[in-house]
Amino acid sequence: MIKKILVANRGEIAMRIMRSCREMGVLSVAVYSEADRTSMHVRYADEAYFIGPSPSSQSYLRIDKIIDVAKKSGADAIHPGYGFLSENAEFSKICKAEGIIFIGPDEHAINIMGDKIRSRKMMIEHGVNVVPGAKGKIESDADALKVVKEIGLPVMIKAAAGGGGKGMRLIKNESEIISAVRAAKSEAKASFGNEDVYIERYISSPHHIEFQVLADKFGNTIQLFERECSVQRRHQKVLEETPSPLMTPELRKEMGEQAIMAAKSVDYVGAGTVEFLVDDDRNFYFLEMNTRLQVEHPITERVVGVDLVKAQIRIAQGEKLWLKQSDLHQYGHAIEVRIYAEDPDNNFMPNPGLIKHITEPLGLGVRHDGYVYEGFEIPMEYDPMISKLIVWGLNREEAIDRMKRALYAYKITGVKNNIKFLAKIIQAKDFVNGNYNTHFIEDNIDFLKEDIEVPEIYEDIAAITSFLDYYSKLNPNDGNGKDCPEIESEWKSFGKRRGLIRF
Ligand code: MV4
Repeated sequence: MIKKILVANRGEIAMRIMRSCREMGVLSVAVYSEADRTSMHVRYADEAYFIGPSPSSQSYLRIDKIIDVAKKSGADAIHPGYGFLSENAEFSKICKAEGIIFIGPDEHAINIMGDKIRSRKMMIEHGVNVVPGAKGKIESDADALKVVKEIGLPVMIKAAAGGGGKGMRLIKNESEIISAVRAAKSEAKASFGNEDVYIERYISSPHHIEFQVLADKFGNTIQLFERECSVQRRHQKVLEETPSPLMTPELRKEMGEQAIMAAKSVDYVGAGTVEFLVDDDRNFYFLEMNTRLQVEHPITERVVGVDLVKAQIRIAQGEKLWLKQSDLHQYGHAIEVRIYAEDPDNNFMPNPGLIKHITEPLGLGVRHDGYVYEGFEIPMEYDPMISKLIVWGLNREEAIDRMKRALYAYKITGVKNNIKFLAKIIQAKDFVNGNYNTHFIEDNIDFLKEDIEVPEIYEDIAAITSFLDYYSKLNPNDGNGKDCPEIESEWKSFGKRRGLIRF
């Protein structure tokens, strides 16, 4: 039985993992960098250890330091979260060698899925659909020309070590092939230290749909249905929902079975995600498998009713899967949006900094996975994601209405953020109709950037909470309370509008 888990991560995901630990009676150990001295995960953990300077290369990516802390604290397992060391085969291997349970798959599964050419071959061998294209890596200029002739233009060149959109290139004309393959190879060599590339047919307006899987150490594998992740910008997901508006029961069954095959083909253990491209005719193709817990896992948790972090921990301590495929159903509809400290009016430039005020949305069907608090400074060294807002409704329409209500009530001051941009997304006609693919944001960018009129009542909710919060922090007797004219004036205008408060 696992008694203590070191969480090798920060931010909202560290909080997410430790919350499940607490429910299970498992102690949690935080690690933190210089920039995270005052971070929420450090306060929430049962123990916390400093591991180095702010850049992640000197802290959250330092395998040696993290293993040291695991030993010093007596942690019997490490949860890597997402990003950082979560898909590092070496880390999984070292944990095992040091007698520490890695909460994730073994070295073998991570290595195969990390190499897109190897994983593609593995999928073909196991009857999983892949995008038509080359069997293996491109060996020569002649090979590239031959492959393109077979599959037909346009094609995509991808790096074996790429993924998530890195090292991809689209070719539309025959004359570009040789130079594009050479450029792709040198780029791949420079970025990943591996120059292998392969070629696939280009799927022009795909949906990105992924399946959640869970596998135990005894070969039992189940799938927890899909997540529709087509709302993304430059390979960064912005909104995810489940069920997918494109899905049919037949397609779900077929894709789910292939997701299970994909996991079984590498003897996968733990929680994983199988990504597919789906075209308008509902043809689907394996893209890659993510060997970690994903950012967007909460929508699956809500609709399927499984705590995925708990499931990871139970699987890691050797429990046999307690759920059968026939136990699993989707109930209602869930949507997640990612709140970023970024400026939609300035090319989505990251805008880390001090959180002056935050009013988090609450109420029926709302979940908020965050980690910031008033007075916290979002460090510039890491991803600028502030939080994730997840809503659930009996059906898609209700989920959208609820998301709108929650986004309108969500106030953050101090850092620029994408809350209004997200509120536009869920009101765009193509989104509301469920008629969108991976081009949605670029196709609707003018509408999405238009300003939004938030009804006054929502401003008032923020004004009330910020006012109460502001005054609760003041000590009226010592005269040291800091002035906050912004909140004062918001409160006064609230009073004027409602005619309720006399100043
Ligand atoms: C493709 C594709 C079209 N055809 N492959 C982007 C992320 C990486 N994992 C694979 N990606 C794509 N691969 C073929 N053969 C289009 C994309 C793609 C994409 C995929 C998923 C979500 C968003 C995307 C945005 C642009 C391109």
